[in-house]
Amino acid sequence: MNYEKYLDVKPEVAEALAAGKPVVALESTIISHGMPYPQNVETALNVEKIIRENGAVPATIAIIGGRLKAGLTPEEIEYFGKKGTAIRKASRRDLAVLCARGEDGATTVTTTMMIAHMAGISIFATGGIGGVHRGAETTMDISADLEELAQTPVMVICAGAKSILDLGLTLEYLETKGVPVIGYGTEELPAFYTRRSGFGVDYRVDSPQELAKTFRVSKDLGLRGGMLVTNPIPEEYAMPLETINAAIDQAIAECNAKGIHGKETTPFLLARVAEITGGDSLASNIRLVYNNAALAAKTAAAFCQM
Ligand code: PSU
Ligand code: MN
Repeated sequence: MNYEKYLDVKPEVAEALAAGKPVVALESTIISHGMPYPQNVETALNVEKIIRENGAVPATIAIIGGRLKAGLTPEEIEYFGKKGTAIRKASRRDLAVLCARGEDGATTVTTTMMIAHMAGISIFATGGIGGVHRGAETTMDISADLEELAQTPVMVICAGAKSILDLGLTLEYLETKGVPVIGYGTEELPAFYTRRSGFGVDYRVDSPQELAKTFRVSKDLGLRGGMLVTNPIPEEYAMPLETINAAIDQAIAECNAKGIHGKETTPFLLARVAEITGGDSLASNIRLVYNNAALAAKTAAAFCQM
């Protein structure tokens, strides 16, 4: 392996890692494809601020001009936010091609985990992960995020998964792949916009220290994969179940009618749900990311103490 020659760790991040200080990784597809401009940039910058306020150094991850970046400048975050979906959404299959060609790529949960691991970052905060799509038994649309969780030792802190996915099949897949699904302060899998889904998690954990300890043991045991922490959206920002379900059902119907498939599916559904709910879902989305950033910073701090 010789990945160092393609990797740029931002000096502030490299210094924190060398000193054993807490660092939290963040993804860039949520900026370019997950939210509209300018809220995406504003959110990304606020997330970095929240991580600092909670005692860790943020490292937003992206591919710029073929370089794997662990840590972006505010100008680079602005560039990603403004270019939006014109930047290629980069999953595992895209990494080598984009590096070889010197192109840009927005990192998904998958590639953010990969680059975080290369840089030596263990904890990663985001909004929602990809999973098994509804109808996957015929389309075979299963996010590469699940495979990455199975093979890369990074803890991913999210707000569960949107019910644009088949949550039951997503949990079955994670079980098969040996990925523990942990509820933070809950026994139920949160469904991103809502605190509840009707599906149980594998374990409930109630403190950043316990999360950190569990992940430390996983690393000590040499387990290959990651760990999925699902942190419910704060009650005051959660959406009414009927509103969000109706929007999701409509978005999925439109997606199928238009014949959208492959990597376009998730960005299409996210954007349509936001449009149909008139921006309410965007406000919830932003709040849950802040909530995950704070928990990730505290967990990273606890992890460094162990
Ligand atoms: N789900 C969300 N918000 C997101 C994504 C998923 O609620 O922004 C993004 C993440 O970057 C995730 C990717 O890794 O979409 C999954 O895409 P796909 O389903 O094509 O694997
Ligand atoms: Mn897919």
